[in-house]
Amino acid sequence: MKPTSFFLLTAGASVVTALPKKPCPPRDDTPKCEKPEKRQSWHDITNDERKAYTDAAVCLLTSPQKLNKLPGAQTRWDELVSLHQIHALQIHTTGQFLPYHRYYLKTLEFLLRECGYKGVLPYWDETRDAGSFSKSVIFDPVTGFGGGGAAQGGCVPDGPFANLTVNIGPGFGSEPRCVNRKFTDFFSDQTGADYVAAALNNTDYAGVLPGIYAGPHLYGHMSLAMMDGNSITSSGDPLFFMHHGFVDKMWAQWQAEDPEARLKDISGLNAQDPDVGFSEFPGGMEEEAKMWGHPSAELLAVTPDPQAGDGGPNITLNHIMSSLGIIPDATVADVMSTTGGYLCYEYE
Ligand SMILES: [Cu+2]
Repeated sequence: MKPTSFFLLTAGASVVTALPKKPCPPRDDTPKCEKPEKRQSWHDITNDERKAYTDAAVCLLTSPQKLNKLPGAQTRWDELVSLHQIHALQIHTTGQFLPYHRYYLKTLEFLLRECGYKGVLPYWDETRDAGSFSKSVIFDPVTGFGGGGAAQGGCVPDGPFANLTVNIGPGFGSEPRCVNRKFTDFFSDQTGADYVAAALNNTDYAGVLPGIYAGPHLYGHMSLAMMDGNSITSSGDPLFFMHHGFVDKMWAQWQAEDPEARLKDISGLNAQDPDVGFSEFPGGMEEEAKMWGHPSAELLAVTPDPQAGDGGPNITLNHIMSSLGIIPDATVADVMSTTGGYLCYEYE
Protein backbone atom coordinates (compact mmCIF):
# COMPACT_ATOMS: atom_id res chain seq x y z
CA MET A 1 0.00 0.00 0.00
CA LYS A 2 2.81 2.36 0.86
CA PRO A 3 4.40 2.52 -2.58
CA THR A 4 1.01 3.25 -4.13
CA SER A 5 0.23 6.23 -1.93
CA PHE A 6 3.74 7.53 -2.42
CA PHE A 7 3.20 7.28 -6.16
CA LEU A 8 -0.09 9.20 -5.90
CA LEU A 9 1.49 11.93 -3.84
CA THR A 10 4.35 12.49 -6.23
CA ALA A 11 2.09 12.26 -9.23
CA GLY A 12 -0.21 14.87 -7.71
CA ALA A 13 2.69 17.17 -6.96
CA SER A 14 3.95 17.01 -10.51
CA VAL A 15 0.52 17.89 -11.88
CA VAL A 16 0.36 20.98 -9.66
CA THR A 17 3.76 22.26 -10.75
CA ALA A 18 2.91 21.60 -14.40
CA LEU A 19 -0.16 23.88 -14.36
CA PRO A 20 0.34 26.97 -16.53
CA LYS A 21 0.40 30.15 -14.50
CA LYS A 22 -2.39 32.52 -15.49
CA PRO A 23 -2.83 35.95 -13.94
CA CYS A 24 -6.04 36.17 -11.90
CA PRO A 25 -8.71 38.22 -13.69
CA PRO A 26 -9.84 41.33 -11.81
CA ARG A 27 -12.77 40.48 -9.54
CA ASP A 28 -16.08 41.94 -10.51
CA ASP A 29 -19.34 40.62 -9.10
CA THR A 30 -21.60 42.88 -11.18
CA PRO A 31 -23.14 40.92 -14.01
CA LYS A 32 -22.54 42.52 -17.38
CA CYS A 33 -25.35 43.75 -19.57
CA GLU A 34 -24.17 43.19 -23.10
CA LYS A 35 -27.42 42.59 -24.96
CA PRO A 36 -30.27 44.41 -23.26
CA GLU A 37 -33.70 42.84 -23.67
CA LYS A 38 -36.12 45.02 -25.61
CA ARG A 39 -39.33 45.74 -23.78
CA GLN A 40 -41.97 46.35 -26.43
CA SER A 41 -45.35 47.97 -26.25
CA TRP A 42 -48.37 45.67 -26.15
CA HIS A 43 -49.31 47.15 -29.53
CA ASP A 44 -46.21 45.68 -31.14
CA ILE A 45 -46.06 42.14 -29.82
CA THR A 46 -47.71 39.18 -31.53
CA ASN A 47 -50.92 37.52 -30.40
CA ASP A 48 -48.91 34.46 -29.34
CA GLU A 49 -46.65 36.66 -27.20
CA ARG A 50 -49.70 38.35 -25.69
CA LYS A 51 -51.26 35.02 -24.84
CA ALA A 52 -48.03 33.70 -23.29
CA TYR A 53 -48.01 36.76 -21.03
CA THR A 54 -51.64 36.64 -19.90
CA ASP A 55 -51.46 32.83 -19.48
CA ALA A 56 -48.58 33.26 -17.03
CA ALA A 57 -50.44 36.00 -15.15
CA VAL A 58 -53.55 33.78 -14.88
CA CYS A 59 -51.29 31.00 -13.60
CA LEU A 60 -50.05 33.28 -10.80
CA LEU A 61 -53.60 34.33 -9.94
CA THR A 62 -54.55 30.67 -9.57
CA SER A 63 -51.40 29.28 -7.87
CA PRO A 64 -51.15 28.97 -4.08
CA GLN A 65 -49.05 31.41 -2.10
CA LYS A 66 -45.59 30.23 -1.10
CA LEU A 67 -44.04 32.53 1.49
CA ASN A 68 -46.44 31.80 4.36
CA LYS A 69 -45.86 35.21 5.84
CA LEU A 70 -47.86 37.83 3.97
CA PRO A 71 -51.13 38.60 5.79
CA GLY A 72 -54.18 37.70 3.72
CA ALA A 73 -52.26 36.25 0.75
CA GLN A 74 -53.92 33.15 -0.69
CA THR A 75 -52.31 33.04 -4.13
CA ARG A 76 -48.88 33.72 -5.58
CA TRP A 77 -50.43 36.77 -7.20
CA ASP A 78 -51.70 37.94 -3.81
CA GLU A 79 -48.12 37.88 -2.56
CA LEU A 80 -47.12 40.28 -5.30
CA VAL A 81 -50.08 42.54 -4.49
CA SER A 82 -49.28 42.31 -0.80
CA LEU A 83 -45.81 43.70 -1.45
CA HIS A 84 -47.40 46.83 -2.87
CA GLN A 85 -49.83 47.04 0.05
CA ILE A 86 -47.08 46.68 2.63
CA HIS A 87 -44.90 49.28 0.95
CA ALA A 88 -47.69 51.66 -0.09
CA LEU A 89 -46.88 54.42 2.41
CA GLN A 90 -43.19 54.28 1.50
CA ILE A 91 -43.32 54.23 -2.29
CA HIS A 92 -45.87 56.88 -3.29
CA THR A 93 -45.18 60.61 -3.11
CA THR A 94 -41.66 59.72 -1.98
CA GLY A 95 -38.24 59.37 -3.57
CA GLN A 96 -38.75 55.59 -3.59
CA PHE A 97 -41.54 55.80 -6.14
CA LEU A 98 -39.57 55.24 -9.33
CA PRO A 99 -36.86 52.86 -8.07
CA TYR A 100 -39.25 50.69 -6.07
CA HIS A 101 -41.72 50.30 -8.92
CA ARG A 102 -38.79 49.40 -11.22
CA TYR A 103 -37.74 46.72 -8.75
CA TYR A 104 -41.38 45.65 -8.44
CA LEU A 105 -41.51 45.00 -12.20
CA LYS A 106 -38.45 42.78 -11.82
CA THR A 107 -40.25 40.90 -9.05
CA LEU A 108 -43.23 40.39 -11.35
CA GLU A 109 -40.90 39.13 -14.07
CA PHE A 110 -39.39 36.57 -11.70
CA LEU A 111 -42.87 35.32 -10.75
CA LEU A 112 -43.99 35.06 -14.38
CA ARG A 113 -40.96 32.85 -15.01
CA GLU A 114 -42.18 30.51 -12.26
CA CYS A 115 -45.26 30.10 -14.41
CA GLY A 116 -43.22 29.31 -17.50
CA TYR A 117 -43.15 32.75 -19.14
CA LYS A 118 -40.11 33.02 -21.39
CA GLY A 119 -40.67 36.34 -23.13
CA VAL A 120 -39.56 39.86 -22.28
CA LEU A 121 -41.84 42.01 -20.13
CA PRO A 122 -44.11 44.08 -22.35
CA TYR A 123 -45.44 47.51 -21.39
CA TRP A 124 -48.22 49.74 -22.63
CA ASP A 125 -47.22 52.79 -24.64
CA GLU A 126 -50.15 54.86 -23.43
CA THR A 127 -49.28 57.83 -25.59
CA ARG A 128 -50.76 55.88 -28.52
CA ASP A 129 -54.15 55.52 -26.81
CA ALA A 130 -54.28 58.80 -24.89
CA GLY A 131 -57.79 60.22 -24.77
CA SER A 132 -59.43 56.94 -25.73
CA PHE A 133 -57.98 54.30 -23.45
CA SER A 134 -61.13 52.19 -23.52
CA LYS A 135 -60.68 51.59 -27.25
CA SER A 136 -57.12 50.33 -26.95
CA VAL A 137 -56.12 47.00 -28.40
CA ILE A 138 -54.81 46.13 -24.92
CA PHE A 139 -58.41 45.59 -23.78
CA ASP A 140 -59.27 43.09 -26.46
CA PRO A 141 -61.28 40.28 -24.84
CA VAL A 142 -59.41 37.58 -26.76
CA THR A 143 -55.85 38.83 -27.19
CA GLY A 144 -55.67 41.38 -24.36
CA PHE A 145 -56.65 42.12 -20.77
CA GLY A 146 -60.42 42.24 -21.30
CA GLY A 147 -62.51 45.36 -20.83
CA GLY A 148 -63.73 47.55 -18.00
CA GLY A 149 -66.62 47.13 -15.57
CA ALA A 150 -69.79 49.17 -15.69
CA ALA A 151 -69.12 50.96 -12.39
CA GLN A 152 -66.15 51.46 -10.10
CA GLY A 153 -65.43 48.07 -8.59
CA GLY A 154 -67.26 46.40 -11.47
CA CYS A 155 -65.63 43.13 -12.48
CA VAL A 156 -63.86 42.90 -15.82
CA PRO A 157 -66.60 41.51 -18.05
CA ASP A 158 -64.46 39.38 -20.33
CA GLY A 159 -60.92 38.33 -21.18
CA PRO A 160 -58.47 36.11 -19.32
CA PHE A 161 -59.01 37.70 -15.89
CA ALA A 162 -62.82 37.56 -15.79
CA ASN A 163 -64.01 35.58 -12.78
CA LEU A 164 -60.59 35.56 -11.10
CA THR A 165 -60.15 36.62 -7.49
CA VAL A 166 -57.65 38.83 -5.67
CA ASN A 167 -57.58 38.60 -1.87
CA ILE A 168 -55.38 41.59 -0.98
CA GLY A 169 -57.09 44.95 -0.49
CA PRO A 170 -58.95 47.14 -0.76
CA GLY A 171 -56.64 49.37 1.20
CA PHE A 172 -55.03 47.59 4.12
CA GLY A 173 -57.75 44.96 4.25
CA SER A 174 -57.83 41.53 2.66
CA GLU A 175 -61.19 40.70 1.13
CA PRO A 176 -61.74 38.53 -1.92
CA ARG A 177 -62.69 40.67 -4.92
CA CYS A 178 -62.92 40.16 -8.66
CA VAL A 179 -60.31 41.71 -10.92
CA ASN A 180 -61.94 45.05 -11.68
CA ARG A 181 -61.41 48.34 -13.46
CA LYS A 182 -63.49 51.19 -14.81
CA PHE A 183 -62.58 53.50 -17.69
CA THR A 184 -62.89 57.27 -17.70
CA ASP A 185 -61.42 58.18 -21.04
CA PHE A 186 -61.05 61.92 -20.63
CA PHE A 187 -58.46 61.55 -17.87
CA SER A 188 -56.34 59.53 -20.28
CA ASP A 189 -55.73 62.64 -22.39
CA GLN A 190 -52.97 63.40 -19.94
CA THR A 191 -50.92 60.35 -20.84
CA GLY A 192 -50.34 61.83 -24.29
CA ALA A 193 -46.96 62.68 -25.77
CA ASP A 194 -47.22 66.40 -24.90
CA TYR A 195 -47.95 65.60 -21.27
CA VAL A 196 -45.09 63.11 -21.13
CA ALA A 197 -42.74 65.73 -22.58
CA ALA A 198 -43.92 68.27 -19.99
CA ALA A 199 -43.40 65.77 -17.15
CA LEU A 200 -39.88 65.04 -18.35
CA ASN A 201 -39.02 68.71 -18.84
CA ASN A 202 -37.06 68.83 -15.58
CA THR A 203 -33.35 68.80 -14.99
CA ASP A 204 -33.23 66.93 -11.71
CA TYR A 205 -34.91 64.00 -9.97
CA ALA A 206 -36.62 66.30 -7.51
CA GLY A 207 -38.42 67.88 -10.47
CA VAL A 208 -39.09 64.89 -12.69
CA LEU A 209 -40.43 62.76 -9.83
CA PRO A 210 -43.59 64.82 -9.21
CA GLY A 211 -43.76 65.49 -12.97
CA ILE A 212 -44.21 61.79 -13.68
CA TYR A 213 -46.05 60.89 -10.47
CA ALA A 214 -48.73 63.58 -10.55
CA GLY A 215 -48.76 63.67 -14.36
CA PRO A 216 -49.16 60.68 -16.70
CA HIS A 217 -48.82 58.17 -13.86
CA LEU A 218 -51.71 59.57 -11.87
CA TYR A 219 -53.93 60.28 -14.86
CA GLY A 220 -53.42 56.74 -16.09
CA HIS A 221 -54.60 55.44 -12.73
CA MET A 222 -57.59 57.76 -12.67
CA SER A 223 -58.55 56.72 -16.16
CA LEU A 224 -58.39 53.02 -15.30
CA ALA A 225 -59.56 52.86 -11.64
CA MET A 226 -57.93 49.48 -11.22
CA MET A 227 -59.08 47.43 -8.23
CA ASP A 228 -61.71 49.83 -6.90
CA GLY A 229 -59.40 52.70 -7.87
CA ASN A 230 -57.51 51.97 -4.67
CA SER A 231 -54.03 53.46 -4.38
CA ILE A 232 -52.82 50.84 -1.91
CA THR A 233 -53.76 47.71 -3.85
CA SER A 234 -54.34 48.70 -7.50
CA SER A 235 -51.65 46.19 -8.50
CA GLY A 236 -54.25 43.44 -8.07
CA ASP A 237 -55.26 44.10 -11.69
CA PRO A 238 -52.53 42.65 -13.95
CA LEU A 239 -52.98 45.74 -16.11
CA PHE A 240 -51.21 47.73 -13.37
CA PHE A 241 -47.85 46.39 -14.58
CA MET A 242 -48.49 47.48 -18.16
CA HIS A 243 -49.14 50.98 -16.85
CA HIS A 244 -46.08 50.92 -14.62
CA GLY A 245 -43.91 49.72 -17.49
CA PHE A 246 -44.95 52.97 -19.19
CA VAL A 247 -44.08 54.90 -16.01
CA ASP A 248 -40.70 53.16 -15.84
CA LYS A 249 -40.07 53.97 -19.47
CA MET A 250 -40.60 57.67 -18.77
CA TRP A 251 -37.94 57.62 -16.07
CA ALA A 252 -35.53 55.65 -18.31
CA GLN A 253 -36.13 58.09 -21.15
CA TRP A 254 -35.41 61.05 -18.90
CA GLN A 255 -32.27 59.38 -17.53
CA ALA A 256 -31.01 58.71 -21.06
CA GLU A 257 -31.05 62.43 -21.86
CA ASP A 258 -28.16 63.07 -19.45
CA PRO A 259 -26.91 59.73 -18.16
CA GLU A 260 -23.85 61.11 -16.44
CA ALA A 261 -25.90 63.17 -14.01
CA ARG A 262 -29.23 61.35 -13.99
CA LEU A 263 -28.06 57.79 -13.37
CA LYS A 264 -26.89 58.96 -9.98
CA ASP A 265 -29.59 61.48 -9.18
CA ILE A 266 -31.95 60.35 -6.43
CA SER A 267 -33.64 62.45 -3.77
CA GLY A 268 -36.72 62.76 -1.61
CA LEU A 269 -38.06 60.95 1.42
CA ASN A 270 -38.08 57.20 1.94
CA ALA A 271 -41.54 57.27 3.56
CA GLN A 272 -44.53 59.57 3.25
CA ASP A 273 -44.54 62.89 5.04
CA PRO A 274 -47.43 62.61 7.53
CA ASP A 275 -48.63 66.11 6.61
CA VAL A 276 -48.76 65.27 2.91
CA GLY A 277 -49.52 61.55 2.54
CA PHE A 278 -50.37 60.90 -1.10
CA SER A 279 -49.92 64.19 -2.94
CA GLU A 280 -53.12 63.62 -4.93
CA PHE A 281 -55.33 63.61 -1.82
CA PRO A 282 -55.82 66.44 0.65
CA GLY A 283 -55.34 66.29 4.37
CA GLY A 284 -52.25 64.19 5.00
CA MET A 285 -51.86 60.59 6.07
CA GLU A 286 -54.34 60.58 8.95
CA GLU A 287 -57.15 62.02 6.84
CA GLU A 288 -56.36 59.66 3.97
CA ALA A 289 -56.44 56.66 6.32
CA LYS A 290 -60.22 57.13 6.35
CA MET A 291 -60.16 55.77 2.79
CA TRP A 292 -58.12 52.64 3.42
CA GLY A 293 -57.63 52.17 7.11
CA HIS A 294 -54.34 51.70 8.90
CA PRO A 295 -51.99 48.79 8.41
CA SER A 296 -52.71 46.09 11.00
CA ALA A 297 -50.11 44.99 13.55
CA GLU A 298 -49.70 41.87 11.43
CA LEU A 299 -48.87 43.96 8.37
CA LEU A 300 -46.55 46.24 10.31
CA ALA A 301 -44.68 43.19 11.60
CA VAL A 302 -43.57 42.34 8.06
CA THR A 303 -43.08 45.90 6.82
CA PRO A 304 -39.43 46.66 6.03
CA ASP A 305 -37.72 49.62 7.66
CA PRO A 306 -38.17 52.49 5.18
CA GLN A 307 -34.77 53.87 6.17
CA ALA A 308 -32.90 50.62 5.41
CA GLY A 309 -29.53 51.52 3.98
CA ASP A 310 -30.19 55.25 4.28
CA GLY A 311 -29.62 55.87 7.96
CA GLY A 312 -32.13 58.74 7.92
CA PRO A 313 -35.40 59.92 6.35
CA ASN A 314 -33.93 60.79 2.94
CA ILE A 315 -33.48 58.24 0.20
CA THR A 316 -29.94 57.50 -0.99
CA LEU A 317 -28.38 55.23 -3.60
CA ASN A 318 -27.73 52.78 -0.74
CA HIS A 319 -31.40 52.45 0.09
CA ILE A 320 -32.37 48.77 0.35
CA MET A 321 -35.53 47.57 -1.37
CA SER A 322 -37.18 44.32 -0.41
CA SER A 323 -39.66 41.88 -1.94
CA LEU A 324 -39.80 39.98 1.35
CA GLY A 325 -37.89 37.09 -0.13
CA ILE A 326 -39.48 36.68 -3.57
CA ILE A 327 -36.29 37.98 -5.17
CA PRO A 328 -33.16 39.12 -3.30
CA ASP A 329 -33.13 42.62 -1.88
CA ALA A 330 -31.57 45.28 -4.11
CA THR A 331 -30.33 48.81 -3.62
CA VAL A 332 -31.48 51.89 -5.42
CA ALA A 333 -28.01 52.00 -7.02
CA ASP A 334 -28.73 48.56 -8.53
CA VAL A 335 -31.80 49.82 -10.39
CA MET A 336 -30.68 53.30 -11.42
CA SER A 337 -29.73 52.07 -14.87
CA THR A 338 -31.87 49.61 -16.82
CA THR A 339 -28.65 48.39 -18.43
CA GLY A 340 -26.34 48.43 -15.42
CA GLY A 341 -26.04 44.67 -15.05
CA TYR A 342 -28.48 44.02 -12.23
CA LEU A 343 -31.04 45.05 -14.83
CA CYS A 344 -30.58 44.56 -18.54
CA TYR A 345 -33.36 45.93 -20.70
CA GLU A 346 -34.34 48.89 -22.83
CA TYR A 347 -37.67 50.25 -23.99
CA GLU A 348 -38.66 50.39 -27.63
CU1 LIG B 1 -47.61 51.88 -6.64
